[in-house]
This record gives sequence, structure tokens and C-alpha cells, in this order.
Amino acid sequence: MPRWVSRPPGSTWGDFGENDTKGRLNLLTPEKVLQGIAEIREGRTFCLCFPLDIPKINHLVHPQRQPPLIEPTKRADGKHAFNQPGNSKNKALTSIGCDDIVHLTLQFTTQWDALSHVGSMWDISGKGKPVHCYYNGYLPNVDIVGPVAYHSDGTETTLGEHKGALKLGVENLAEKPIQGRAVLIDLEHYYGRGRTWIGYKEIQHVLKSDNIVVEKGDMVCLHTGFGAMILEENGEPSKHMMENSCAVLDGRDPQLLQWVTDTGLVSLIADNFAVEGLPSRPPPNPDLPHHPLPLHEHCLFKLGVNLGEFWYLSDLAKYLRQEITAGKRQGGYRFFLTAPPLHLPRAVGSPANAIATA
Ligand code: UVW
Repeated sequence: MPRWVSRPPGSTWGDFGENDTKGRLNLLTPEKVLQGIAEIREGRTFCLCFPLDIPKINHLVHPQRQPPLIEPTKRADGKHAFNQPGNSKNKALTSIGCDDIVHLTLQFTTQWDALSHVGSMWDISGKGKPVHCYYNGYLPNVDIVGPVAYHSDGTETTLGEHKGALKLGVENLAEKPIQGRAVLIDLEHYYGRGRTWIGYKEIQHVLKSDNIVVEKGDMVCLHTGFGAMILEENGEPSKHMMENSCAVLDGRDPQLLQWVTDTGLVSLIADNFAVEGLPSRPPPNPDLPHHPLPLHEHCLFKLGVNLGEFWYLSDLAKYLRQEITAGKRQGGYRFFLTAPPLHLPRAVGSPANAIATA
């Protein structure tokens, strides 16, 4: 039985195969990798990640997302495994070592959203009965038990059951792996640090002004200045600042969503916490069924476009603008991007280890 007989209008479901789990990542071809490499001029590298414990107050926006908790592992005798001699019985050995464990909220800071992160409702059977599902009609409540922790005393712990669209996990980005040509759209330069809703018109203004063309298979990074603001506030901006500063995409602008579709972009990345404004603008008719995160629905559910959030893009944006202004950079705002997630099967998101090379 096919998973769906009708697909949402404007979606890519089935375009990459009936059992596809990678969405637009399929457009990251060897040619796109070579195009990305061709944008390297000076070999300058930029870390696009925050430390994993920044911003310290993310839990005010997402109460369930807590900063990482790191501690030494415990040995069989219950003692912490830090500064341990390699072999305490052999006094001739000079080694010392530590071993850590971390409790990590996978979407606390610089992150990828996997396609299993946000779904919507669709009538996959074509019988007039919409159900909750994810990209390409994958259903939630696929039951996989685990992972299992093996303890040194021989016991095992089942850490929990995960019921989600587990084939769409973040391992899809790791397996691809996610690397290729990216383009930076510098919204802060044109719209400043005040809250600005960016629709199609506003994005076109920046593309035209900076001579940017987004092509099929490109990864798109939106620099809003939000990341720099967080660092300027020592990682602890107020909740008001978190919710009211800098540019955010307007997921209720149909023309903007159509632009995301038409460009063929692979992933949409920003230095803020949801790429789109949160809460989003009200829909035209709030009484009709609607998604609270329209850009998430469009990208993760319909198109198979992974979202990158809380990246740090300000140093890269500054460098590219300086080089372009000095007439030193033909490729404009394009660069080579390597951004693997943790290769953690079934996870719905992951820290992104993102590096730009220009
Ligand atoms: C939001 O902030 C809703 O974005 P995400 O859940 O994708 O991190």
C-alpha cells in the first residue's frame, strides 16, 4: 500500500521517490559540492556555531529545552571517571584521563531541524479524512524502543520509547552528508535590529541590492544580527529581546513561500531561533484549520527542506561585505558550507557543526 494517494498541493512528496526520506537534500549533487568549492578564494574559515550552552535563556522561549548538563561518567565502583591514571595497578604508566557524559537538548542552540520535527495534517488516503503526518506522508507513532544504555555492572536501561516519524531522523543529513554551495542574505544590513517581518518584497529588495541569485541546490543563510545581539548580551538577552528583535521571515506571505519553492533551495538557515517569526502572524481566517508555524509546515512538511536555527553568521556576513566592497570577491555572497549534524539515528534535531569556507 502506498503511504499516500494524494499529496499536499505544491509539495515535493514523491518527487525524489515514493520512500524518500531526504527531501531537497537530494539536490546536493557532486556538481553542487564543486560549485561550493569554486567559491573558496582565500581559504578563510568561519565557525557558524554557538557554544552548545548559548543562549543561556532559550528555555524562557522553549521551557522544555535546557542547557547541556555535562559530568564525568561513573566507573563500576561508582566513582567519577576524571583524572584517572590509565592503570592504577601499574605505577610505571604515566597516563591520566577523563570520560564525560552529557544530557543534551538537541535543539537548544545552533541546530538542524530534521524532517521529523514538525508535521501537519493531510488526507493521505484521499478519503476525506485528514490525519497527522510528516514529509512524504510518513506517519507518527512509529514505535522504536531505545536507545539502550549498557552499564558497567552488566545491567541495561531502556531510555525510553520514541514514537515519531523515525525514518525522517537527523541521520538523513549526516548520511548525505550535508555539504555544498551556500549563499548569505544579509537582512541586518538592510533592515537593522528592529523586528521586521520579511516577506517576498523585502527579500527581493536584498537580493537585487546585493546582486544575489539563489539557484537550485543552494543552501540559504539569512543573517539578521540576532546571533550577534545574543553574544553582545553575554548569552542572556531578555525574553522581550528574544521575541522582538531583528528580521524574521513572514510565513504567512504566500509569495515568500512560493519563492522558497521556486528557488529549489536545499535548506533555509538563520541566526534566530525559528527562522520565521514566533508567534507567527495571524492567518487570514483563524477559524479555518491552519498551522501555527507556516514556514515550518511549508519547508519541513511539504518541501522536505531542513531548517537551521540559531546559527552564528555575523563574522561571515561582515567578511563577505568587506571583501565585496573592496572589489576582492567575484562570487559575492556565495561560500562553501559544511554542516553535519550529530549522526544520531532517529533524533528529530541536532546541534549543527557548521563551517563556512570563503
Ligand atoms: C521554533 O522555535 C518553533 O522552532 P524549532 O522548534 O524548529 O526550534
